[in-house]
Amino acid sequence: MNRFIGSMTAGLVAVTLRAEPAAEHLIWFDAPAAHFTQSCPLGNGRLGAMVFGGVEEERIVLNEGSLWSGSPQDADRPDAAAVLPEIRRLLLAGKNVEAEALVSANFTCAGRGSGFGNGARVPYGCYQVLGNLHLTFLPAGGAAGPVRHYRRELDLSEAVARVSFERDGVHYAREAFVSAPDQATVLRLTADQAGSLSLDVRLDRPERFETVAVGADGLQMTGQLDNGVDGKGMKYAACLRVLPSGGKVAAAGGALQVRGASEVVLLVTAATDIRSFAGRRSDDPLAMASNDLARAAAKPGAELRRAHVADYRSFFDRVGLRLGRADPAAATRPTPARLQALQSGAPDPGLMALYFNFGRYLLISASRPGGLPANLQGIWAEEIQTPWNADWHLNINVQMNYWPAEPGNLSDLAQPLFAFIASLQQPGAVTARKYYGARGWVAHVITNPWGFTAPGEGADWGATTTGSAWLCEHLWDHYLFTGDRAFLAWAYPILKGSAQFYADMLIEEPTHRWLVTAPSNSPENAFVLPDGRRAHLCLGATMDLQLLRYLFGACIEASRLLGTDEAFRQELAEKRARLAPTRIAADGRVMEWQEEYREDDPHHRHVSHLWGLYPGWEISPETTPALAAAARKTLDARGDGGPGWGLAHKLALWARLGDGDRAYQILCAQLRPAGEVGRITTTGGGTYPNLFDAHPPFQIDGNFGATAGIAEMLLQSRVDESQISNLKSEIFLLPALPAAWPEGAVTGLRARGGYEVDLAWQDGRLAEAAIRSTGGTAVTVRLGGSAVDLSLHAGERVRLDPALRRLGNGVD
Ligand code: FUC
Repeated sequence: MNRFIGSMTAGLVAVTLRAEPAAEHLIWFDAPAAHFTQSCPLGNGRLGAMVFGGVEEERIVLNEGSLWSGSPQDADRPDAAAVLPEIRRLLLAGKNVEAEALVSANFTCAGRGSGFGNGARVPYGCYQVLGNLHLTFLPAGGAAGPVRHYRRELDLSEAVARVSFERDGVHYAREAFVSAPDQATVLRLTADQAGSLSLDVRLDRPERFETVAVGADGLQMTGQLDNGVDGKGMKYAACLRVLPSGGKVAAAGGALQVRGASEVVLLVTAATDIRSFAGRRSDDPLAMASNDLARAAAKPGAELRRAHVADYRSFFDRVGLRLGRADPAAATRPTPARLQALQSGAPDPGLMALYFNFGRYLLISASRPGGLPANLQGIWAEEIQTPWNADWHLNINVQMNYWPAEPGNLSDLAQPLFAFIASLQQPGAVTARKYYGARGWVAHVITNPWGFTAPGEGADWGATTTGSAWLCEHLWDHYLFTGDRAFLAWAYPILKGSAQFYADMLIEEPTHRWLVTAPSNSPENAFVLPDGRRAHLCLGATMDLQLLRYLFGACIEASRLLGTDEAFRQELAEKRARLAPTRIAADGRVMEWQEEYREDDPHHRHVSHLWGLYPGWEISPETTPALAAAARKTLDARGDGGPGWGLAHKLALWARLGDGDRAYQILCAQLRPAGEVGRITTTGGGTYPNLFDAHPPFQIDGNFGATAGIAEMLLQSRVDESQISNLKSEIFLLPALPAAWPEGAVTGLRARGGYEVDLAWQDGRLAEAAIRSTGGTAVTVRLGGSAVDLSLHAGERVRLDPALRRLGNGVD
């Protein structure tokens, strides 16, 4: 990864990066965690572990990514379509409140929906903690002197957590990782004096579990979750084995007792019998977890570690980021103190690089092919009832989780999202028919592993219909980044089914005869009608139409590229041309609705009508300067606050507007130490001590969104509509570099069209760029006002100087 940075530092352009190499890769603490937002999260995409690092009592929260209560249900109202004409008639007559009341009564989901975000015991279900591994240590020789030199760290360069301290002259160390190759959580305990490790080992969870000892050195925890109907939901199993060196181990009362060991390796495996996806599952989770355990236990610990680090680095090392001119003292502070210091005004670009690296780390740890997509908490949760069920929200949240995947060179880790989107087609087709009498498939605002595609249970938020259109953006964008035709052929039926749904559900509005979605809302936002009443339900929220322009455009181009569906392409082209355009209101802002309604909350957290600026591309300072100026006004009026994900979206939006300093300001707000851990607030934002994003509560989308936003500050890429057939793209180098990052280097970012880009800059200006084709052939590279056209063959790498002139022969 750092070859490029290395060559820079070797003298070519003498970029000096003062931060210690490891500082961008180390989150560390000088105390054990009091809450999981201080713990060190580990994961292999499916198994998760959060290391608290207590001295006497180590608690490791265990997770399994498919562990969901609930069960498949028919949440579609059979007679919903019958009321659709009346809902539309009322909306066309300006009777939004009455239309909303009708949606409430007849057009929400059947049953109890998500339980208003508390779905643990209804069929919707929720993602839950697998359990807790407790290690209770007995001090060597019975003494318990003061603890010295305590340190706990998460090393992002190897995906390993470590705890170390000294007590009564003995140096204790713990190391933990979650291996993808071996599907096991591995914990190694050492002490530098023989026989000093004595501990009790327990495995439990807050409910629905039974733990039994297996032989003298094993534990098995099994249980069945609530399906919301008769209590007989998903079955799960977790297996543990203790492998001590020296000393003795014995089972007593469902726990293990290790006495006088010099070193202990603990292995934990887990499985569920989730039936709704084709990933790693088993009808007999206990057998699966036991087999995994036996396989891992047969390998030497060093071999488990080697395989884990090699696997992890094959993802993590694809990108490197250094942000220079840090205060050298910054990196010597524990991470929570670094967050505090930044807030008191001490610049710390290295902390921002660390935060960026942590975002990539989290995606590698929470999303692996064959698994479910990263949920609202990735895979990390300590509760039975997780906030908002830790599900997949489709009105920004799950999409934001995958914003860093393509630019951050982790394209292959988006596979769980793609597979999940595919799985929504079948239930979504039933919903499309029952509610709208439409072809194709639709998903609304919330979904779970059980195929929930109906509207949510609240008309004010649950009626957004374009969740599925937004999901499809990821399919097309994957093609734009990779040029992978086989993928496009796989994804096309999904795009087509989605486009068919919207093509059928659009109606004509009477004023301009534009096509609009109906019913619609602008995610979760309310407006005030001329008579002073508040409503959410509307015709054609701006975001919907931006999404549909994108989706129809993608579908048209995909069908052309694949040489199929000419008639449908024609239908879409006609309808696309008639979609209501994005407009500017009298106050100079982008209109959020078709009418110039007053917002009920002018600082509302969603800025959905700027979807077309980011992640979409229909608004940009170069191609639509008036709309870009209106977007700027919109953002100014909405303010710089919000929950974590809201800040992350604003960060990316300012980056697209080319305002690096404003993006930087938002990033500083994102890194504000977050206090509250329990309560849900919609305006808090910030970052917990372990760098988890705070909504509050912990919600991982802000981590991923801000990671993508940082990438967007350094590199942007676009494929113009007219250039899609030959995938000719534009790449913007350092489009939003803030004054606070005068020097730095980044390697391995990906660009649309099929490119990998390395950049180094100093004194706030590009020093050198390298563009490698991963398949792309024609690209315009832009830097400020200059541009150069390159034509490359696959694998070719071109180095450019600050004037965008080619350097060398491109071979290195
Ligand atoms: C969306 C947001 C909320 C929250 C929830 C999980 O509905 O509006 O703020 O993030 O998802």
